[in-house]
Amino acid sequence: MVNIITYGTFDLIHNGHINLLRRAKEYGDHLTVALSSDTFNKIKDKDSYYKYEIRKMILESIRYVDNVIQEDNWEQKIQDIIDHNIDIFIMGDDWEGKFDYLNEYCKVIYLPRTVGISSTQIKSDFSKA
Ligand code: C2G
Repeated sequence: MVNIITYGTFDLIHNGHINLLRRAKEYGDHLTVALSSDTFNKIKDKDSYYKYEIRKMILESIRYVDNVIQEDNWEQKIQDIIDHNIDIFIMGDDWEGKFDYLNEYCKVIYLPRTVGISSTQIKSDFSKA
């Protein structure tokens, strides 16, 4: 059983998120998503449209996602990898290199981002409508 983990805010779920989740799941059998809490979003200077419980419920309905845990801080990744017996850590390549320190604990893979879509873009487009 190959366990995978990925992290993010996943606000206003869009094709970029789905592409990431689908490709991540192709690397193994079980995908855990560590979903940024509303408090951690503030630390990341991100203001999500949907609050944590809604974002969690939406993620749990996606066929590629097997488990959703809460992401509360930058420092929890090593403990998450240990606690969830993670084999592969996967993120979009906008994070390229930022999590290489996790190579000591599991395989680290950065996947190409989906160009042309982001939650920020969606919010900006709607604000112009
Ligand atoms: N993503 C993507 N293509 C896009 C937009 C996002 O592949 N067009 C990927 C990102 O690279 C990330 C995941 O989707 O791997 C979630 O993106 P966000 O919700 O923006 O997450 P982020 O704010 O990058 O949080 O500790 C890590 C952070 O929590 C990551």
